[in-house]
Order: sequence, then C-alpha cells, then structure tokens
Amino acid sequence: MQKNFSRRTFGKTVGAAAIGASSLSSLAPNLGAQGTPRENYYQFPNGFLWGCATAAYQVEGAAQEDGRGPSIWDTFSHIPGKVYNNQTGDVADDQYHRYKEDVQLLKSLGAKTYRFSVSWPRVFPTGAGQTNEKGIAYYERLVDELLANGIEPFCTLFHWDLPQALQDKFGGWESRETSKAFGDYAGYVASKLSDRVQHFFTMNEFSSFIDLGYRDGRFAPGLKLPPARLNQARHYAVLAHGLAVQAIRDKGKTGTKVGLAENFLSGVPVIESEPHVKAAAQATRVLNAQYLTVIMEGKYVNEYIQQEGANAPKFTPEDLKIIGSPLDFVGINIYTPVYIRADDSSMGFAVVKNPSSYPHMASPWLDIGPEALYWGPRHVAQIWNAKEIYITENGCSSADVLTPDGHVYDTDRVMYLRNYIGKLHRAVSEGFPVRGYFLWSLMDNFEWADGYNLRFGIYYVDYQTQKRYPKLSAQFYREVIERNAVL
Ligand code: GBH
Repeated sequence: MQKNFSRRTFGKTVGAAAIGASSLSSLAPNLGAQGTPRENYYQFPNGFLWGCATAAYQVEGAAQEDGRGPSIWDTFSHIPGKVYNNQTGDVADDQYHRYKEDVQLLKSLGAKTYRFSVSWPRVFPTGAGQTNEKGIAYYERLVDELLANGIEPFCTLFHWDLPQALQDKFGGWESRETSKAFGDYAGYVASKLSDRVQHFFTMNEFSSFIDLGYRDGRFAPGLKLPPARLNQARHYAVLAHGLAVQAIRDKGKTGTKVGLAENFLSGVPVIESEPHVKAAAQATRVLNAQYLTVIMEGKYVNEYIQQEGANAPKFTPEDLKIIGSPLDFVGINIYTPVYIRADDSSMGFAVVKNPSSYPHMASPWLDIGPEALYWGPRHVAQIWNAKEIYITENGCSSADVLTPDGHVYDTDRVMYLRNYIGKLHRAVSEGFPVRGYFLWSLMDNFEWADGYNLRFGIYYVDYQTQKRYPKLSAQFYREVIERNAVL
C-alpha cells in the first residue's frame, strides 16, 4: 500500500510485520504504532448520538396544505428581490409528503437521531388560540415513523417560521404577546409529543432570526429597527424561550428534557496560550450577552447594559428569572471560528478579523475553522458548567455537481467534516460532555435568502424530480457512524 517509504520507516514496518501489528500495539498502546487502526485513537464514546438536522420551512413544502397558516417566511420569500431568484419554500424538499422516504435515508446512514422542527403555523395557524389537528398529526406521524425505524426524534419548536398573524397583530418579537403565545404553543406541542420525544429545543439561533430579521432586514420579516426596539425584541425572544422552558416542564411528560440550539459566538484563541484562552472565554461571555449569556446566567452582563445605555432593553426581575430557567442541556450550532486575542483594553479581549485570504466554503461567510468544534463545547462546559451538550448543527455548503451517473464527489465537504469532527473528538476525549452531533443537513434544502442556490445536504436533491442522491459525504458520514470514529 505505501510506496514512498523512507528507509527508516521501511525498517520499522518490516519489524512490525515480523512480530505482528497487534502485538506491537500492545507493547506500546498509546504510541500510534504503524498499522494500528486509527479507530483506536479517534473513537467516540459508546452511545454517542450521530444524527442529521433540518428545519420545517427549509424541507417540508406543502405550504398551503392541511390548514397550515402563513408564516413570515412565506410572506417574505414571496416579495420579489428578497430571496435568490425569488425562490420560496412552497415545495422545498416536499418532506411533508416524502417523510417516509427521508426516514429511510437516515436509516441507511445508520443515524441514531433526527433533529426536525415543528412549523408553528401548522399547529396554530394564527399563532395562538385555535389549534389545527391536521398540523400536529403530521408531526405525530413523523415521530412514529422515526421511532419505528429506531431513530430518536429531537424536536425544535422554533426555526424562524413565525406565524404571520403574530407579526401583523403584535409586531412579532417586538411584543411580549408573542413571547406568551410561544410559551402556549411549546406547552401544547410538548403535551402531544413528549410521550415519544424526550428532547425539545425551544429556539434555533436567536441572532439569526432577530439580528438578520429585525436589524439587517436580510431575513423575514425584513425590518431594520433602531437599537432600542431591536434590544427589546431580543429581550422578548429570550423571554419566549424561558416561558417555553416552563411550559414544556409543566405540560410535558416527567423526564422530558429541554434546551435550545444557539449559534453562539464561540471565541477561538488565536494561539492556545493562557492569556488568549482567557480572553476567548471572556469574549464568549460578553459577545453573547443578549442571548446565551442571559439565558445561562439569568442576568444581562454589565458590559452590555452599559454599552447600550438608553437603548438597553426594559425588563422586570421576574423576566430575568423566567429567562434564566435552568436547562437540561445546551445545543450549539457551530460553523465558523471567531478568533480572539488577549488585549489591554478594559474588556481584556479583541476580535481578530480574518484576512481576505482566509479560506471559506461555498457560502462566503462560511470560514473554515475546525477548532471551533473544540472550543464551542469547552466554553459552554467551562463558562456555564453545562452537563449535557449537543452539537445541534455543523456542516457546510459546496458547489456540488451531479454527474450523469448520479454521483456527487463533494470532496471539500468531506474535508470539512473530517476536520471538524476530528476537533470534536478532541473535546469529547478531554471529557467535555458532548452527547451527540447533528450534521446540517440531511439533504439540500431552502437556504433562506440564498434559496436553493447553496447546497448543505449530504444527500443531493434534484428539485425538478425530488429525487435524492447520496453524495460522497453521505458515504463518509455512514462510515463515521458505523465505526463510531472519525477517520
Ligand atoms: C444555520 O445558520 C441555520 O440554523 C440553518 O437553518 C441554515 O440552513 C444553516 O445554518 C446554513 O446556513 O448571508 O452574510 O448575511 C447558521 C448561521 C446565520 C450563517 C446567518 C449565515 C447569514 C450571513 N447563519 N448568516 S449573510
């Protein structure tokens, strides 16, 4: 197999062959003896949960079916110019009708678990009040199908598809009424599904739906609010999370676990030396002040309140208690590194902007930094003492090409995954309590403002035929799962 041996390694290999690789490795079990299977070094703990993630509006389609109400993403994607080529989630991957086929895709990967999201306006077409039986029935069918195939369902309650009625009536996340409605919705779903679903995520990525939706206008509902109103919307979003935590505990079966899925900004020290590591931890607390930090600490950090001054959110002590409701686990979505260095400023850290030569995947924002998958869990465990952590999303876009014979050789995605999962292995092997990993995404899907232009799946979707094709990365992931190791 290896042709280019130097003389030195060649001599060693002959020696190893003479006494047998296995006896050699037992003489020096930790030294990486030549020929020793690498599983021995990159093995994950037994029971590690490998899975895939998707979100309702990105995969379901069936936007008008069975009594589903409109969400802000239906409205937004139908406004010309908001999404790449004016594409919408009307049909998406048609998972609403093809969920059985998609469960088989998961099964053929050997996936242990699937993270899906519930579309709020399917269950409450106007966000509150009247429920839609056909809406919740879909998720019951999906959950039953997963369980029948030995796949554990993990359920996200909000992945950005806010009922349009709540936007119209209350200004969406600008109102406490929306927070309350979310609590009621979360409790209702828990009452229906918690006999079969143990893990619920309240929200997916506060900064995406608030900062991009209410500050930058790039996501639904497309607003550009001034700072004070923006901070208040942020506050009502974390309040909604807290109310949902309480409602799920109240209405869910005993033993139901609740957490969230946050793409928190996880500081990667520019160099792994003490001052930079300390700075990265401090940055992680301060830069997540509006979301994960207030949720984990039940308090806004002073730096945030001072910096915002008159624009700081208005809240009561009771709000903070609700927001800080203890969680059973923390889910983190990890894509890109944010480099931090120690600094003499009063903050003690500085964010280091990447040079223009920094490598990225097909999405221009998706800078490659496998070590983010090490530092993310480490920060959550060390800063907030989390005892159960999931990587709720990790994955990447690439410029996939389907060959005439139905293959996609996404070597760049395999490279990305291999390196990121390798760093996750480091976190797990150092004892940080990561229990599972959800690859984003099972299949190509509606990539928000980028429409269908950017593909994140490990299954390729031909949107004309809805046919799914396993990419090279699907084969890679199946190997990872089967060996419970990254190679
Ligand atoms: C996740 O967001 C989402 O949870 C998921 O739905 C999505 O499909 C997946 O990642 C892949 O994007 O276009 O320059 O304004 C990851 C965090 C936040 C990264 C928004 C992209 C937009 C950057 N995302 N951000 S830009």
